[in-house]
Amino acid sequence: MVTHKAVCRRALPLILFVIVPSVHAYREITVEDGGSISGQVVFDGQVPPPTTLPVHKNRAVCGESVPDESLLIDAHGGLRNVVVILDGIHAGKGHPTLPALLDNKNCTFVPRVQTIAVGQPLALRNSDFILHNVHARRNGHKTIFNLGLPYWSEKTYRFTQPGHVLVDCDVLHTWMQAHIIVTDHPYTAVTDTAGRFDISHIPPGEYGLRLWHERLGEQTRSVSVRTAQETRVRLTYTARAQGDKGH
Ligand SMILES: [Cu+2]
Repeated sequence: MVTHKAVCRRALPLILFVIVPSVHAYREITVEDGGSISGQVVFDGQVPPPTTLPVHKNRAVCGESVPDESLLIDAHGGLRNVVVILDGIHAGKGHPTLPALLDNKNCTFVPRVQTIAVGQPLALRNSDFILHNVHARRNGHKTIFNLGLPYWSEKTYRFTQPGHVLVDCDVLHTWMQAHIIVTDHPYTAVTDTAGRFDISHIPPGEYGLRLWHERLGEQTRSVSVRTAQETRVRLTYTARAQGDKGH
């Protein structure tokens, strides 16, 4: 039986997203009669009760605690903030040109999890009346940028390499964290509040479908995409029993 312990925060250290370098550079082509993949990612196991994280600074603005958003599961098991990536695609629809956004709002990074394409502009915004900063580190280690954001300011950054980027706020806002998955193609999605996702305009073919969750880790499966058809999938994360000894 799966227990609360199996998914508790300390039992599962941050699981890093691994990018396997591709020998094929991604090419933008016109996709006619592409197919789509849609579905839902669900959590199978006892759902732990919501928890909060303590606030040590700017309590007048941020409050005394904030919700821990590292594991968000709805009443039907729908798992939010799972990154879904199509693997093995080397040509397809164009990259998004509109800027992505990472806001600092109510002392939280919004969104907590997002994907972005290499070269796509990312707007870094502070919507609070206090100072935040955005410290982005590749795989949580090597600093990519570390920018102070006075209130109501905005800066722009473009990532040059695929991979996982962990974002913290270094002004003693220890509870603030975000994850950005950078890819060299635009066939990605992040699950919504019900765990649902949709990836469209895919050239027909056989692909891998990779899932990544900040606490539950990574899994892959194969998927077929047919001309002008929707492939529906249901994917499950099972709470892991290992790794929680002594907790
Ligand atoms: Cu902050």
